[in-house]
Amino acid sequence: MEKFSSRITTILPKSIKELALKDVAKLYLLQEVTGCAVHLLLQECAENFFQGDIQQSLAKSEELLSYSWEKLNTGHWKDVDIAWRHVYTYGSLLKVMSICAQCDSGDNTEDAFQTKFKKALEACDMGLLMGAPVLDNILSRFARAIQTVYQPLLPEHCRSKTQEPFVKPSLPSCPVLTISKEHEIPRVSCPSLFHFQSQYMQTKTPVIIQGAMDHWPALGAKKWSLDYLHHVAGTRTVPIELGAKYTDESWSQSLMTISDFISTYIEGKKTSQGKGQVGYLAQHQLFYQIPELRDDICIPDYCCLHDNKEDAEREHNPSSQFNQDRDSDCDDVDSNVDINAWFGPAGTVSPLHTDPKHNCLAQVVGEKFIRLYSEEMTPCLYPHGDRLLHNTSQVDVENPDLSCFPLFSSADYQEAILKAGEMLYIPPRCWHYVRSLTTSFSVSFWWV
Ligand SMILES: O=C(O)CCC(=O)C(=O)O
Repeated sequence: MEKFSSRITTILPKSIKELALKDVAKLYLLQEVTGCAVHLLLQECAENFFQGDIQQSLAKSEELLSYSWEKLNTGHWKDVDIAWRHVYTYGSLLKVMSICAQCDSGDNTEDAFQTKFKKALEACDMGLLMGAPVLDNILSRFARAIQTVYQPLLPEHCRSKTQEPFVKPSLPSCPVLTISKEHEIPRVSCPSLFHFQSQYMQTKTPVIIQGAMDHWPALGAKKWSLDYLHHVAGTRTVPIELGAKYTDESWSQSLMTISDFISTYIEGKKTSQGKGQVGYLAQHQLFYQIPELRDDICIPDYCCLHDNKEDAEREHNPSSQFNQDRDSDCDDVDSNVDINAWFGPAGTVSPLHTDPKHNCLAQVVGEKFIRLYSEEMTPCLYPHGDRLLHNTSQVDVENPDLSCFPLFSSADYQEAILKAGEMLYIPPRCWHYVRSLTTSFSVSFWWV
């Protein structure tokens, strides 16, 4: 496995000092939150690794993982202290490092190598999903290296050379949608930054932008197809939402590989699992987890903008000092924008809800039906009473119960079918309802 060793050498921390455990402990008062025993275990685990006692470092990494896992799954996610997410990340990292060290020992059969790579890749993904980033996203770099040598036995259909059509036609049971001119969200071709800021951002006006994604590799040279996703990301573990919509009682989440998700919920190839159930890779930071896919998309320039008036005026004057400042802000735009993936079959539904940020929802593959209501319409939309769902309407937009929600019929709205290559600007707190009409992949960019 010479190839593998050389790939991980540059990633592998060379000493316990490089793991920067002391910095993390200081920064987040790790010891105070997690207790001395956990910090000691972390320290010992790392020492065992660098002393070459891989059995011990592997066993201790598992202990760290199971202890912090319990903490991560107690109470509400947002109340979990970041220190526990760091412990989980370090547990994952030390597990990956230990497994990689075992691969280096040389006395493995090819099957044994592949089993170890699978375990190491799973540990990377679990750390990326549940942990907090450390050491310049080291788990993502490990995952990239492991993917170059891991060759899982893919199901027959994933090995075929023929390209699966990504977009299947709408479900036969769905009525054909017609959007009336009166309600249609306007479309505009690639507006300038100034025009976008003054006409749409500042006035909180939704608009569909055309021609702003034509240069994305995902729509061109590296066109996203099911085969492409199998190939680039198929072995990676992701969270999948199961159920018609997140407001349903029976809604749940499950972890699975992207290849299993595609086979089961997009192609419907396995019958035992997922039959009749909708699966949705929704609101997931896939591009942080899998930077190879991040390379296929581009953050829209509009995400550099703010919505205050002075910015718009300076934006219009390219020679101003402000522009130099803004350009330097733009360099850092990546860290100021939340990028989420929304990938699923026809029939996924995101119930009517609001988000606090500006949003460019970019449609990469397929089509989605979208209905929007302005913030002023809130009294007609009956938000849920409970704290967690206060930004979600109780009304089923396409099948409203008007006896329970009589004002809903008087709410003014706009709607559209968003097509591949188009980007919808959704202002902050604007209510939006989304249903996919075909297999679909969208990317949302939330900013400011
Ligand atoms: O595409 C979807 O299903 C929902 C998208 C959404 O809610 C968002 O981008 O905020």
